Amino acid sequence: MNFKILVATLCLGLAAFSIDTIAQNQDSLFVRNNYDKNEYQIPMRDGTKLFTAVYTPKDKSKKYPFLMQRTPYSVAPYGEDKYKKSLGPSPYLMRELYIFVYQDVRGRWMSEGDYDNMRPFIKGNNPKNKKDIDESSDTFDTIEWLLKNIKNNNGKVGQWGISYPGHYTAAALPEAHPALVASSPQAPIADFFFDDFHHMGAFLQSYLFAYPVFGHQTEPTTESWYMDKWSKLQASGNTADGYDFHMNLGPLKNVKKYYPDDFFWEQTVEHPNYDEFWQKRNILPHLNGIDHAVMTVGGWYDAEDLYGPLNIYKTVEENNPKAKNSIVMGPWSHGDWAREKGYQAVNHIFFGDSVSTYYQKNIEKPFFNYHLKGEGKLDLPEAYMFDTGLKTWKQFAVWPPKDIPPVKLRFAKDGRLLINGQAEEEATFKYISDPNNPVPYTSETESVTFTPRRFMTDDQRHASRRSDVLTFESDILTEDLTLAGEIVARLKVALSSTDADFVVKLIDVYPEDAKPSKITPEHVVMPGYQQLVRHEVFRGRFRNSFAEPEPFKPGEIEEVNFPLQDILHTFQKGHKVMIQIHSTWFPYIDRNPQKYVDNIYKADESDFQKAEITVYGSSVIEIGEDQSMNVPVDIYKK
Ligand code: PG9
Repeated sequence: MNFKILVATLCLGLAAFSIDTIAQNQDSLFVRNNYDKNEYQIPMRDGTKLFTAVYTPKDKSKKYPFLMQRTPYSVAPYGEDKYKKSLGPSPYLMRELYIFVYQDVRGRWMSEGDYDNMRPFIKGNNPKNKKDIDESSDTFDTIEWLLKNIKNNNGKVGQWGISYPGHYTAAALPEAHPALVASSPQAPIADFFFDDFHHMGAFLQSYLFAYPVFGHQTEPTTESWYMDKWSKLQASGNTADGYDFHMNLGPLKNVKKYYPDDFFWEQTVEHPNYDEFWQKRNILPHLNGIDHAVMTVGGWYDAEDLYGPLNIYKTVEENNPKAKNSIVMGPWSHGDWAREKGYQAVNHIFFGDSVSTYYQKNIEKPFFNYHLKGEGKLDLPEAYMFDTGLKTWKQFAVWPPKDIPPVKLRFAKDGRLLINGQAEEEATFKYISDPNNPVPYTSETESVTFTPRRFMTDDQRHASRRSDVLTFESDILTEDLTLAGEIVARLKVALSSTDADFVVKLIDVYPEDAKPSKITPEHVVMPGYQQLVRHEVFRGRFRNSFAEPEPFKPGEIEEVNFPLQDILHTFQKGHKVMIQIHSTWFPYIDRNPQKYVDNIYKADESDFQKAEITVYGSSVIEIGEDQSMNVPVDIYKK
């Protein structure tokens, strides 16, 4: 980078930093000057007290609605004299004046009780019977208490949360309190077998460092409990190189010595299949009887929770005719919509300036002001979706859309990807998958992660050059091609072994004259960039049932059908469409030994073996066809 560019970059960086700092200081001042803070221990129906911080407007000239977030990540700072630097989902809503409520969920931080990941919903009648509690009843009891004890409220409650707080927002939807009139689950977790820790039954080894946060009970505390629990694992290898670190870790059975008392790791290991432990923690089957406004928000490039927002929106839409249900999907990675740095980019891909501000001011603020204050008009669409190829917002009256033609992608013998072409049924494609030489999930060396993020738009040229990756590439597009809605991979495969995973990636191949954007780093080559658009991993043993895995019979042709999550992406004229198929993706996903063992978390080093995978020309990737439900319900259990 020459000196002038360096100086300009430094100035830009300093300017951005100072604007950001000024804005943060202004927000912090606004909180102090306009809100009073109180802290309460709110008793639940079973007597457990939940720690709750309440920020009330100093202006008492009118009554205000509540806007609440329930979180496992702390409502800090603790102490009535210590204030958050900003309140609510955005600085714009903070300035509208609400009663903001933050609560440590049961068993976390300053709240009493036992913590349970994705606590199962218990069907009952709110007000629920005294013996049962869940996140719905805790929210119900909290709302009852707030309405009675916090002065100057207008009797209406809204809730929002991102990620796990998004889950708690969704978990409050069934048997909700009647005062709850506006919910915005954002990047909400629906089911840990498909969000976060697992994708279609495969374990996200890239989440290994997250376990100490979720696997220990604590007494009420303002101090974190997990910092020292990482040290042994961190010391076991070179954390600066995640691929190397996790290869050295060896089989997952080795993790126990680093997490000897982590109850969530123990639960993960003891429940390798979609059994009752995971099924009863899935919130989707309980999203019924909802009659208020629900706006689900997610990011098309959210590596953590993409299954959740899409399937919570679809399930609410399908089962709750009285709900005013809508969805917003932007060009964001996990939670980006709550942050504004002047532009939106995911890793090296630029999507536009002030995208989050647009959403906060024109979508999120009107939603809450209308439903909680009766202010403004609400002309938001059913689905406010960002086209990540054209890099522009689009509005739909229904999602998945009905007015965009579906597309079938098939594989030609010469490696061409056929767009709505004829299947070459006799074609076969083979690769040798080696768990001891797995396909890296990033094109650049990346440290171990708390959760994976940047790879979602990464360049795939490092993979397309490998012999264990099948790569199919279309001709150069002579006109724009919009791929929208649900995707399903219908693979016909045969293995030389008894088990394997399948990774399917949809990729946008940039033209040879593609130009860098204003945020493209010097070392990144945009001409011919193979941008990941969508991926999914499927653990082949679950092809007939997630609850009852089955080995493959070597040499026998079998179907492996699974959904990728939805997209809205226009492949522009001059670009090409690419599909990659392979069977390892490390350390994002744990290595399948490729020899069927009952529990991969207990596999020995000697179980790991190479396998020849054959994919047949009768396979197809369908985009925009009506899949009725992303994850075919019938394969949940026999
Ligand atoms: N869904 C995110 C997450 C959950 C569990 C482990 C790591 C990440 C989140 O709540 O941020």
